[in-house]
Amino acid sequence: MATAAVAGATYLPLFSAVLLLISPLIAASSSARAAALPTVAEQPQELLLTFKASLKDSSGALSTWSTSTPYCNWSHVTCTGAGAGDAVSVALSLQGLGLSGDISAASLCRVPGLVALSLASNGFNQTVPLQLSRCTSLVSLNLSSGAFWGPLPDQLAMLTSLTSLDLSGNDIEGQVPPGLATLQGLQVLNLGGNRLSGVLHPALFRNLTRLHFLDLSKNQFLESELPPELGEMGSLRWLFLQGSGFSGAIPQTFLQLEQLEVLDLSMNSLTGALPIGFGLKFQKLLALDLSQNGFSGPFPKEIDKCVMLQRFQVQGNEFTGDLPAGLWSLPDLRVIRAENNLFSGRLPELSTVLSRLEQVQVDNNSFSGGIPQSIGLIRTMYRFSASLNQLNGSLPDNLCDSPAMGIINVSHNSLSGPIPEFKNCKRLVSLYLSGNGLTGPIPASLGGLPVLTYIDVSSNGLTGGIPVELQNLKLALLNVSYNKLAGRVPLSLISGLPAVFLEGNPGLCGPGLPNDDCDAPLRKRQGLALAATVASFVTGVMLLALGAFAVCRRLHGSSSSSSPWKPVLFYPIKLTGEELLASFHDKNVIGRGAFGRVYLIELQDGQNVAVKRMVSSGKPAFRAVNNVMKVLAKIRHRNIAKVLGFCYSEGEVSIIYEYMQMGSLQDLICAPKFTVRWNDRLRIAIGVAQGLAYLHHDCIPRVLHRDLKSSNVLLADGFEPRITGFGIDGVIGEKAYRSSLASDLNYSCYIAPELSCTKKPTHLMDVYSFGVILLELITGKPAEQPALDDSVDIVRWVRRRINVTDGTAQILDPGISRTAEQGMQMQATLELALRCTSVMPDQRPAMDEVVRSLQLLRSPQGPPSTGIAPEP
Ligand SMILES: *[C@@H]1O[C@H](CO)[C@@H](O)[C@H](O)[C@H]1NC(C)=O
Ligand SMILES: *[C@@H]1O[C@H](CO)[C@@H](O)[C@H](O)[C@H]1NC(C)=O
Ligand SMILES: *[C@@H]1O[C@H](CO)[C@@H](O)[C@H](O)[C@H]1NC(C)=O
Ligand SMILES: *[C@@H]1O[C@H](CO)[C@@H](O)[C@H](O)[C@H]1NC(C)=O
Ligand SMILES: *[C@@H]1O[C@H](CO)[C@@H](O)[C@H](O)[C@H]1NC(C)=O
Ligand SMILES: *[C@@H]1O[C@H](CO)[C@@H](O)[C@H](O)[C@H]1NC(C)=O
Ligand SMILES: *[C@@H]1O[C@H](CO)[C@@H](O)[C@H](O)[C@H]1NC(C)=O
Ligand SMILES: *[C@@H]1O[C@H](CO)[C@@H](O)[C@H](O)[C@H]1NC(C)=O
Ligand SMILES: *[C@@H]1O[C@H](CO)[C@@H](O)[C@H](O)[C@H]1NC(C)=O
Ligand SMILES: CC(=O)N[C@H]1CO[C@H](CO)[C@@H](O)[C@@H]1O
Repeated sequence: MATAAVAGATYLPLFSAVLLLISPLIAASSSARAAALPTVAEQPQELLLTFKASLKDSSGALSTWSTSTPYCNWSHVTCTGAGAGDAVSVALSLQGLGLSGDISAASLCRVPGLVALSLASNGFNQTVPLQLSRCTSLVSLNLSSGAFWGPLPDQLAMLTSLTSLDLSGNDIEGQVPPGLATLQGLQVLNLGGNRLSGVLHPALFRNLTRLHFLDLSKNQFLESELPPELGEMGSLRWLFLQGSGFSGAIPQTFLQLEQLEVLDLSMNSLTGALPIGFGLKFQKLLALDLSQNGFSGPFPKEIDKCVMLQRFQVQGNEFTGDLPAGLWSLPDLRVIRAENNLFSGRLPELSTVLSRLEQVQVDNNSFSGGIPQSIGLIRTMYRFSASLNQLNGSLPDNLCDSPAMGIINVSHNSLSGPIPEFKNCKRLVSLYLSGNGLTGPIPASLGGLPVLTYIDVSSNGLTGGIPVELQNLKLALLNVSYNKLAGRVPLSLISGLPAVFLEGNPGLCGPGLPNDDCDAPLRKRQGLALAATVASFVTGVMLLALGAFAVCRRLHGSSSSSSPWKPVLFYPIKLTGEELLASFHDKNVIGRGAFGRVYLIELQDGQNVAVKRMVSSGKPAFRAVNNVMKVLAKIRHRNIAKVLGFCYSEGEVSIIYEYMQMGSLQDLICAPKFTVRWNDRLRIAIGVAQGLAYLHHDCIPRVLHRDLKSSNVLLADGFEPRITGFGIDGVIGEKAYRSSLASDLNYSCYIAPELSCTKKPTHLMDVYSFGVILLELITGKPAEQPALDDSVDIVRWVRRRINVTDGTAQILDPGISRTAEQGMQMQATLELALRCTSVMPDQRPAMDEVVRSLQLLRSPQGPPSTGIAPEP
C-alpha cells in the first residue's frame, strides 16, 4: 500500500523520506524492478497528467486529475494490488467521456503497471496510435467506437500480455496484420464493424488457440472464404462473422468447435451444403444464425444433438427437404425461423407439454399437409406464421388458444373449411388468413377479442354479412375483399374503411358502395343500433407485426374477463378500466420512455388524456401508490400538467395526466423544421423554469421531477408550457426507477452525470436536465443526437464547439432570424445553460435563481452579455 499511495503524493520531502523507508524492500526485489523505479519527472502522476494534457476533455470528466490528489483516487482510475510490496496495477476506464485530441501514448505507456486501458466511445478522429505498442504491460485494450481510422498497426503485436483487444465500431481499414498471431494469450478479439478488407491470414487463427470470443462481423470489404483454421480454435465460444462478405462453404473443420455457444454467419455470401454432421458436437450451442446466405441442400439432421439450442435462424437460403424432425423437439428451443427457403414436407405435431417454442416462421416454403393441432396448445407460442406454403385441411379450432398467441399468418395456402369461433385468443393482435379456400361466415366472436387489430380474410370464399360486433374492435386493418359476403356493412366500418378493403363482394351494400340500397334484401339487420365509436384505419400494415405484438405481450393480467383495472380519479373525468385497457394500443402511443409507453386516449366527451403505463414497476403496494398519487394530484401550477388519476392493477401502475393538443416540446423540436421564434422559446424556458422552481421550492412536501426532458414538456396555447411526468420515482420506488432509467439510453443525455455515483437524488440533477432543455431551445437541435453524423449528445456537442471557436455563432440556432438584442439574449441563455449543465453539481444554479435570470433577460434593459466562460 505504501508504494502506491505515496508515489502518487506530490510532497517531495515526503516522497524521498518514504523512498528511504522502502528502499531495502526495493533492493530486495529483482534488479529489473529497481531499474524501473520512476524518476521524479516520471512519476505515474506526472505521466498521467501529461497524457491528460494531450487530450481534449471538453466535458471536464477528468477534472479530478490534479496534483492535489493521489492518482489512485482520480476518477476513472482504478489501482489494485497496492498491498505489501506488490506492484500496483493501474486500470484506466476512460470510455464514453467525450474525449478527443491527440493521445500521448508515449507518456501513458511509461506508467508502470498499466494493465487496462479503455478509450472506447470517444471522438478521437485519428489513427490508432503506434505508441500504444509500448504499453507492454497491457492485458486489456479497448478502443471500440473511439472514432479511430486508418490501418491496424503491426506494432500492436508487441502487446504480448494482451488477453482482450477490442477495436470494434471504428473505421479501421486494410488487412488484419498477420503479426497479431503473436498475441497468443488473446482470449477476446473484437474487430467487428470496421472497414477491414482483404484476405484473413491463416496464421492468425492457427496460433490464437486461447481465443474464446472472435468478432469479425460487419466488415463488408473482407473478401475471404471461411478459413479452415478457424475450426481448429478449440476454445471458441462466441463466433460472430455476420455481414462480412464471406463466401464459399462452411469448412469441415467447423464441426469440431465443441465449445461454441453462438455462431452467427448471417448476411454473407456463403453457399453449398452444410457439412454432414453439422451440429453433432455443438452440445453447448445456444444460438445459430445462418440466415441470408446462399446455403442449399438438406439441413443435417444432427442438429437434434444441439440440446441447448434456443434460436435457430436459417431464413433466406435455399435449403431443401424436411426441417429435421428432431429440431422441433429440442427442449430449449424458442425460435425457429426458416422462411424464404425451399423446405418441404409436413409440419410435425409438437409436444404440448415440453415445448418452449415462442416463434415459428416458415413462410414462403413448400410445406404441405395440415396445420399441427398442437400449435395452439404450446403455452409460450406468440407467433405462428406459415404463409405462402401448400398447407391444406382446416384451421384447428384451438389455433390461438395459447395464452401468448399474438400473430397468426397462414395466408396464401390451400386451407379450407370455416373460420373457427376463436374465443380464447385474449392476446391475438393479427389474424392473416387471406388467399385460402375458407368458407362460411366471419364469426361474430372475433368482435370479442380484446386486442385484435389486424384482420385480413381477403380472397377466400366467405359468405354471410360483416358482423356488427367487429365495430367493437379498434381495427387498424380489416381486409374482407374478394369473398362472397353480402348485406349491410356496419356504418362505422364503412366510414373508416377504404373501399378497396370491401371490393370484390358484390352482395355488400351501404352508402358509398356500388350497391347502396340495402333495404331490399336484408331488412332484419336494420334494428341493430350502431355504436358511435369510429375506428380509425391505418393502412400502414408494416407497423403491425412487432409493434402490435409488443402490445399484446404487455397485456398480462387481462386474461380474466372481469377487468381488475379500476381507475382512481382525482378530477371528474369519464374513464373506465375497460376503456383504459382497450386503449393500450400501439396506434395510441405518443411516447416511449424508460418507464413505459405514453398513450393518448380520447374520452367519451372528446377530452384527451395522456396515460403513462409503467412497465417495470417494482410492484409497489396500492396504498403506497395511492398516497404518492394524492400528493402529486394536489400540485397546482399553471406550468405543471395536472395528474388526473391513476390505475392500479396487481402492482402495475398507470398514471393519467392532462394532455395538451399542441403536443410536447420534443414534437416541436423534432418536426422537420423547428422555426418557433426566439421570444416564444424564451417563454417556454421561463415557464418550465417556473414550474420546476415551484416543485423544488414551493411545494410541500418538495417534489423532484427526476425525468425532465423535452418530451415531458407539453405546450398549451401561446407556447405556455406544462411539465408532466414528474415524481415517478415515488410511485415505483427508487430501485425500479433507477433500473428503468439504466435500461433506456435514449434519454440518458438529460441525466446529470453524478446520478450513477450518488445514492440520494438532488434538485441539482433536475437543474441539469433543465439545462439540456435550454440547450435544445438555443440550438434548435434535439438533445440525443444534435448532428446526424455525430453520436454525441447536445451537451458535448455544444461544449466542443465552444472550445473550437471562440465565438458561439455555430451554436445558436441558425434557423431563426433574430435582432441584435435577441442574439444577446440567446448568448446569455447559453451561458446559463452551460452553468446548469455543469459537471460539478455545486456550480449549478438553483431553479429560483434560474427563473430570475431568465426573467431579467426578457425585461427590456436585459443585462449586457459577457463572453462565454465554460468550465475548465
Ligand atoms: C484516497 O482514497 C483513500 C481510500 O479511498 C482515502 O482514504 C483517502 O482519503 C483519499 N485521499 C484523498 C487525498 O482524497
Ligand atoms: C476528422 O478530422 C478530419 C481532418 O483530419 C476532418 O476533416 C473531419 O471532419 C473530422 N471528423 C470528425 C467527425 O470530426
Ligand atoms: C469495450 O468498451 C465498450 C464500451 O465501454 C464495452 O461495451 C465493451 O464491452 C468493451 N469491450 C470489451 C471486450 O470489454
Ligand atoms: C505461432 O506459434 C508458433 C509456436 O508457438 C511460433 O513459432 C510462431 O512464431 C507463431 N507465429 C506467429 C506468426 O506468431
Ligand atoms: C420467397 O423466397 C424466395 C427465395 O426462396 C424469394 O426470392 C422470394 O422473394 C420470396 N417471396 C416472398 C413473397 O417473400
Ligand atoms: C392435403 O394434401 C395432401 C397431398 O399433398 C393430400 O394427400 C391430403 O388428402 C390433403 N388433405 C386434405 C384434408 O385435403
Ligand atoms: C402474412 O403473410 C403475407 C404473405 O407472406 C405477408 O404479405 C404479410 O405481411 C404477413 N403478415 C404478417 C402480419 O406477418
Ligand atoms: C386486401 O386484400 C386484397 C386481396 O387479397 C389485396 O389485393 C390487397 O392488397 C389487400 N390490401 C391490404 C392493404 O392488405
Ligand atoms: C430508443 O430510440 C429508438 C430509435 O429512435 C427506438 O427504436 C427505441 O424504441 C427507443 N427505446 C425506447 C426504450 O424508447
Ligand atoms: C475554453 C476552453 O475550454 N479552452 C480549452 C480548449 O482546448 C484547449 C486544448 O486543446 C485548452 O487548452 C483550452 O483551455
